[in-house]
Amino acid sequence: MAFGYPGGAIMPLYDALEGSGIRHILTRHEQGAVFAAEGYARATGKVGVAIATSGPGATNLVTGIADAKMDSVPLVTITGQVRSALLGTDAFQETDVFGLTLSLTKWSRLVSSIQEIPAVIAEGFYWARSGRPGPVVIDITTDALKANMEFAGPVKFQPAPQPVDAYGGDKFPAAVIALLETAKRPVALVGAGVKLAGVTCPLRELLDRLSIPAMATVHGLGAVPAETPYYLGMVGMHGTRAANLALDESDLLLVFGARLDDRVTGEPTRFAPHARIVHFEIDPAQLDRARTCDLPVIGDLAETIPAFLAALGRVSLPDWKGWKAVAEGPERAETDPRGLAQPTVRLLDELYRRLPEDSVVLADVGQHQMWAAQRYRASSPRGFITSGGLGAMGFALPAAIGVQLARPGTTVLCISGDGGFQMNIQELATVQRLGLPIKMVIIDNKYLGMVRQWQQLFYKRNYAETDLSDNPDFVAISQAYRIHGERLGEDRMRELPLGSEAGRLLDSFLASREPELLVFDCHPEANVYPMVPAGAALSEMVFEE
Ligand SMILES: Cc1ncc(C[n+]2csc(CCOP(=O)(O)OP(=O)(O)O)c2C)c(N)n1
Ligand SMILES: [Mg+2]
Repeated sequence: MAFGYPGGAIMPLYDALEGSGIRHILTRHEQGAVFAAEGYARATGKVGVAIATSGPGATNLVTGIADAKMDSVPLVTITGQVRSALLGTDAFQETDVFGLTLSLTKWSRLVSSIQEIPAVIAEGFYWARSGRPGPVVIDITTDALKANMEFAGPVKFQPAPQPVDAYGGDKFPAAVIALLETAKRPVALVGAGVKLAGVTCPLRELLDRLSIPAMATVHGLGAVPAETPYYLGMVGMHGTRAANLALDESDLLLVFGARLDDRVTGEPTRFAPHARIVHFEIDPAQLDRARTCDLPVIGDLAETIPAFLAALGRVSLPDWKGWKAVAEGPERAETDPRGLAQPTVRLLDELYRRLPEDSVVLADVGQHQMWAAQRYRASSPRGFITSGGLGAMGFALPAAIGVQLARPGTTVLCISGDGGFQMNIQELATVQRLGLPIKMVIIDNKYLGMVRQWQQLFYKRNYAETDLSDNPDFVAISQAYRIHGERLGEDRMRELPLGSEAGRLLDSFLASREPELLVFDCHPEANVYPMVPAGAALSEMVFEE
């Protein structure tokens, strides 16, 4: 399956696609295509493919390529380029796609002869999914696309053997166990790598065996079931109080496949100040980002976690279960104290409660994303999808298209803000045309809410250019796209217990076999708490304005 948008330079490829057996999904914007390809890849682990023409088609892919780099998404983009005789002449729709995306890709090629195409495609797909997955760009000139050659069958790419890393092999478990045996406050941090390596089951077994406090990054959500007694929830800027304090106080931090960016660590120099760090990671470039790692365990988590688990089976560890109390402390509201966010949080809880076990939830970028992450309780390894590293508004709706196509029978819930939804609103046409039963929710707070929250807290309530009070009527827009839409007032989510009418509305929204839009009126000044202000340590969370 490939997602794309045609144009002059890529026309020979589209010509050949007809009747090729490859399913092509026409989106309404190239950014929609690349985010849809990412959604497909994130839901399945397979390589997502996006196709675009040269110039503006290719530049419209760039945000998605950057997004795939940040969040380790296997992606191949194929772009048409002007014919080779015109390269470098500022020809019509010529942009240097290779140069433009060089710092964003794992691997890229400009191809100007048909003979190279089979080998480049094979190698590109190999690099997109190997090791830490990521984006590959293949830019092909029109003359190469137009030429003919005898196809000798698919090529297989064989990489050169990699040197065995000093930390791999069978020695590391003893070193980690030695650290565990002397630690008083060990914690485990679970990141995306666990899901990418497909090791959620061995990881859960490992954590059960250790019974130490565990927490997840936004991309680690769902790896550990929320009801697990030692699980403290999400860590980082909008993480739970328990997770952030546990991390801050810990003396040994086991990191499983997380790159520790500043949204997770708070001020990097003050991250886990008392802890030694053991980092299980496939990509050595991700080590030492926040603080120097004491013991790197480099390798595929699919190998290192089972190896560690096997070694652990033979030793008896001290009982740390009692330590969880340190992280618990007094109960505190984890959402805003004025209660302005409560109806939205309730809506998310009521939706999540009704979702079948294997559903996929997508969140766009902003306050609604953080509420959606904070309330997420399911334990489906690829069940929560969001643009975490790049934070690209407009991601969720097109990505949901890719998810729903990859998993046709699955309930796909797509949560967007009123700002982000308008960044790829044109993809409603793709949803409608394909009849995809995506359940779309807009949390309509009439603001670029996350920016407004920062303005309120750090810029003296100077709400510069974040007001969206002149939003269009989203229900009317959905109807224009021939999609059923409903608006739900926030007072309906204050009723205790939930009124039967609101309950029925949510039930039928999720049960429908058609695309559905639900627009929810969120209080314009609702905030996401706790919050670690930029530049503060994880222990310096704020809970109120
Ligand atoms: C493409 C892009 N532009 C700008 C931003 C900066 N930004 C982050 S959150 C946000 C506000 C999002 O507003 P909305 O979609 O309404 O979500 P809310 O925060 O209100 O829930 C903005 C502008 C971004 N992340 N991505
Ligand atoms: Mg908003």
